[in-house]
Amino acid sequence: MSLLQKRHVLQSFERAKATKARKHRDTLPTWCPGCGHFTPLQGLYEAVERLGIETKDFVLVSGIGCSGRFPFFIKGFGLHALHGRAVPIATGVKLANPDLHVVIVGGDGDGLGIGGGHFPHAARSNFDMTYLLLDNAIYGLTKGQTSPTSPMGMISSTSPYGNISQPLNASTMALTYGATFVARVFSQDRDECTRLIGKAMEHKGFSLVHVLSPCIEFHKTMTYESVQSEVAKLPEDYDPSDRVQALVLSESTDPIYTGLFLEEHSPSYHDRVDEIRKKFEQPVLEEKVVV
Ligand SMILES: Cc1ncc(C[n+]2csc(CCOP(=O)(O)OP(=O)(O)O)c2C)c(N)n1
Ligand code: SF4
Ligand SMILES: [Mg+2]
Repeated sequence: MSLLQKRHVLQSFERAKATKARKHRDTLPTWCPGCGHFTPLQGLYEAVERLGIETKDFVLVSGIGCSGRFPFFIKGFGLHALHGRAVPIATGVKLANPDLHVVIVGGDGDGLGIGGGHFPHAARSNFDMTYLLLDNAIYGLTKGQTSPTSPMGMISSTSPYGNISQPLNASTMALTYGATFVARVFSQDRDECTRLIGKAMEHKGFSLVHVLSPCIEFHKTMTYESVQSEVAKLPEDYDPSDRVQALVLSESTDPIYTGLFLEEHSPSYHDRVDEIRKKFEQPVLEEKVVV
């Protein structure tokens, strides 16, 4: 185990035991010590704390995967749903009670593989929800199969001669689908993770936080060291209102940019529904019925 990896193992224990975490934690996380998923969990605890969101006003919906275990580790209402179905279930929750803060958590397999058909519609409709997509470029829970974000050539039990399909890029997809808030963060960067999760939860509309979250157990090439050598923060003068520029930079692989790609203010799904409702609430003019 490398030094950086050892540091993450220790930090993940510290994070799990932290006092602030205790307030929002239900049970101790069961992830492998050092798993990338600890940081976004801590980020979510801190964001909920900072925004003063009460437990009764918060719902976490997850799919299946190591990432899907999130709702067990946080106090509040949670749904550990079906594989790939976190997004439509969260949409239903939000439709039933628009006052709730709805956060979706899922993995790359969950959200871009089996659940890939749901992501564009939640984004384009601008549902007021936050999606934490924990991308370790592998199926972690089922012990290391090739996922939709695995790099070309990756060897696994399902691609023993190397992956022959192009990887998907969750940030670019969200930008293409019309999401109004798109951020990418490396799970090693704890403060940035907390900041972006909080900002995403404050955003009115569909927000994606794409977390590069190494699986230290099964992914042999996407490690803390490899990601650290590939990432760079977006340039200081970067303008997050420019979707075209966001698309260009989110596609870059050398470096892989992290930070807030896009923040756009436009009416959410519920704002649009309210507009329609107002139209129907106006007095209906008597119409002459012609027989
Ligand atoms: C319908 C269905 N198909 C397949 C599975 C098996 N399965 C469970 S989790 C998973 C993939 C998990 O990978 P990912 O979503 O990337 O989450 P991670 O464990 O990496 O966090 C699969 C294929 C399942 N539970 N249900
Ligand atoms: S198998 Fe991988 S993704 Fe799952 S808990 Fe362990 S390190 Fe995390
Ligand atoms: Mg995964």
